[in-house]
Amino acid sequence: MNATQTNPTETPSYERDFLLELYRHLVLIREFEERVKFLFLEGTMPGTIHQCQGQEATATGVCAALNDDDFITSTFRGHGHALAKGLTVQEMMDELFGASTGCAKGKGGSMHMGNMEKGMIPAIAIVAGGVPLAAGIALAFKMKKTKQVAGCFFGDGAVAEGAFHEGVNMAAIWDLPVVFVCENNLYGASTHVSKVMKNTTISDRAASYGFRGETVDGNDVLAVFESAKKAVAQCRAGEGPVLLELLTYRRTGHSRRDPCHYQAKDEREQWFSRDPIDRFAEVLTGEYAIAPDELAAIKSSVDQEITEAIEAAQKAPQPTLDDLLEDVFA
Ligand SMILES: Cc1ncc(C[n+]2csc(CCOP(=O)(O)OP(=O)(O)O)c2C)c(N)n1
Ligand SMILES: [Mg+2]
Repeated sequence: MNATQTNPTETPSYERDFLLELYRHLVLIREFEERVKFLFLEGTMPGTIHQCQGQEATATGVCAALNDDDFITSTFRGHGHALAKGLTVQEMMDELFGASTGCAKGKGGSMHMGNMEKGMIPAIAIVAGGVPLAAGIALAFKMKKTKQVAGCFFGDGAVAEGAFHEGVNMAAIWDLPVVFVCENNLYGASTHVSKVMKNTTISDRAASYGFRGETVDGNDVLAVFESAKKAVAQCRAGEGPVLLELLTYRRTGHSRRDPCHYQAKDEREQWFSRDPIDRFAEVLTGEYAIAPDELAAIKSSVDQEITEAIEAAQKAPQPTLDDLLEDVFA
């Protein structure tokens, strides 16, 4: 996605196409997840899923600030990151159906989406596992002087892990070009952040490692984009890393059939009223005078793309026994 800002004054203004592309990505992630949820619950899709409805603006805003050849690491909740980094609906849907045409040849499934050509390391389901990996990727960029940046997505649950400390500290001492992106959705599985940390302002932790941290409204795609753009520029200038804490909320269960009973009704209502897609649609139709019909057309075309991808994925070839020992270290 071309991050196009026409007027670099205090109030940024954006190209219409750029705004609509952001909107398309938000809707694409939401609709992809909703369709996958249905396929999973009706028993058509194998495996398990961790979904990101409600968190679409974090992936979209951050990836819009990255170049195609920058890399991201992701988590078990990685569908949104993958779509935002440019993986196609088809290669992801194929992967979810275990087809050999999937982005991991059907051997990774939901928790290991990735495509090296598109700058996404196959996602890692170990909580905080991507943090030291991102530091390593960024070390390679720095040693090769490529000016590429690593974007590292993880949840609030990752910051109390040892791997977080080790990875972030290494990035700090070597000024590595990593944007650490904490999607703080208030819960690690069913546990509220207040039960696992005294200081719930996660961006504060950056100071203890000696670099900049910032807390951002993670349900405001333009706010996320602006903060990510600044962080990426800092990294490219050799002044990284940066820690972004994006405040957001997961609308669905942690995984599978989790009904979210631990999320209080008023808390859910409050966050649902700040839905990232509804809010951005309001900005587009209000401030940027984009016709609601145009937004509806984007949703229809996204729905069509997903429908076609599901049909194709269900007919796609499955790996054979001969594929079993391909792409494994031995
Ligand atoms: C090291 C490790 N411990 C435990 C788990 C089991 N587990 C999977 S997801 C999860 C919660 C993670 O919460 P958070 O980091 O906030 O991410 P979110 O699910 O909110 O996106 C846990 C404990 C794991 N995958 N890895
Ligand atoms: Mg969380």
